[in-house]
Amino acid sequence: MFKKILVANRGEIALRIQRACRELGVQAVMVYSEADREAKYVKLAEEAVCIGPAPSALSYLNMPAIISAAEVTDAEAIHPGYGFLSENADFAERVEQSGFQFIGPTPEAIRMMGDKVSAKQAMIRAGVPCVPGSEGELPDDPAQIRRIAKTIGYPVIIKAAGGGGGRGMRVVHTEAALVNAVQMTKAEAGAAFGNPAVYMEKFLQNPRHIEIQVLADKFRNAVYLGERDCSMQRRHQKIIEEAPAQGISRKLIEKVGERCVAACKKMGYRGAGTFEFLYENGEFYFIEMNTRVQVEHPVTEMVTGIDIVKTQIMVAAGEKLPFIQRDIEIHGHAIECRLNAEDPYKFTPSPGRITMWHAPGGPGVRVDSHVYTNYFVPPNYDSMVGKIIVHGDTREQALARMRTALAETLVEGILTNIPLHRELMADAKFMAGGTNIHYLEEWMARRTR
Ligand code: MV4
Repeated sequence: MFKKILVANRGEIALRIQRACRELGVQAVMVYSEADREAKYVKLAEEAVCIGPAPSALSYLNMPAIISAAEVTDAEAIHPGYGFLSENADFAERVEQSGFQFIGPTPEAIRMMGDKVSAKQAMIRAGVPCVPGSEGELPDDPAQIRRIAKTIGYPVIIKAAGGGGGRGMRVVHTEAALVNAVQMTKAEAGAAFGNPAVYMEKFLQNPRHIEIQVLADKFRNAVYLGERDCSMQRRHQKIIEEAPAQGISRKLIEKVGERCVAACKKMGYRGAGTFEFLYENGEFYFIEMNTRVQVEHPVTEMVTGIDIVKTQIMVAAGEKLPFIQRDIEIHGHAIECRLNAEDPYKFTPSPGRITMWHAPGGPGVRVDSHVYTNYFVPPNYDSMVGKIIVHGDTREQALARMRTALAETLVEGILTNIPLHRELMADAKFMAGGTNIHYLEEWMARRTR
């Protein structure tokens, strides 16, 4: 096992990684920007290094500053968390070239999954079900583009190979709009991602967003830890996640999960990963793979009892996965609410000083947050200030526990989306389960206030 790890991130995930290190008896070096001096994990750190001023570009995205911090503190490995440099293949490469272990997949795997065209081709080769679409990048010839769309059937969606997470996409409903849409998407993709390549898929109108968590070691052992339903989102920002997904048969999850595991083994994938799918009319369609730990990983931890972050560190250190597929069971139901410092109805950010922070507790309640009473939420970063995760024997019990937890959560001094979560946990359709990716935005449009 490593003696010392550098945590190259901030906020609740920095604290989460610090906790995993303590449990493993590994020293954690925390890095922070000038805006994050007062964060809980910095105060609690045995060692912390300032890596630059508040703007991310000068601190959490500053590769030389982060690698220097690892050098001066004699860390052996770097955990990138999520966001920032976590899916940057060049960073992973520079970390390894500097003699450190990157806690994540190989730079090659990150690069392959970062290009959505090569990711999809790898999944097709591995037998993972994908959305019907163009085989690879679209050609330039308008006649050929029209022929591909005709074969797929309208509506279609044009996606940038360099995009992902909702960036660089365009839906096309008619042949008349097709070629112009392709040209526009290519131009935008070239400017935004430095890669004008685009591909085409059948546009699924009312899917759910279901993802499969995997863990793999350096010896081609891999397991899947069941699924998460992440359909409750607004503008590609998830706000509620849960596991398992209501109303999807275990047989089907097993079948898709086994395909994901087979793909990991085929690719020689290592570390934690997430296969994102759209689910519609009883079928799964792969869209993207994330090569990092995700915000919503705790719901999977709650239903499996497996510590995903600890396992990431263990497999990066060269240990074998300490479990096989047969060991993994799903127990009960877990729900996560992301707490954001924002106006609950206008969604404008609400940074500032938290004058009162009272976190909930009780049976089956977990809070992952780096904030505390008198903490100042800096305006420079993502607005998430923490997550409440609950577990229950059934979905109904988990919902009741989330209602209880939200009722006793007190945040003063800033605006948060807690009122929104309170309303959603009492919403009849959400309570029934199985709502699709459009539900939250439709609900927002309907609600009067
Ligand atoms: C789609 C789709 C419908 N059909 N692909 C958006 C984020 C990116 N990961 C992929 N996205 C979508 N891809 C096909 N073929 C609809 C979306 C989509 C979406 C997906 C997951 C969660 C929320 C979403 C919100 C709008 C659109």
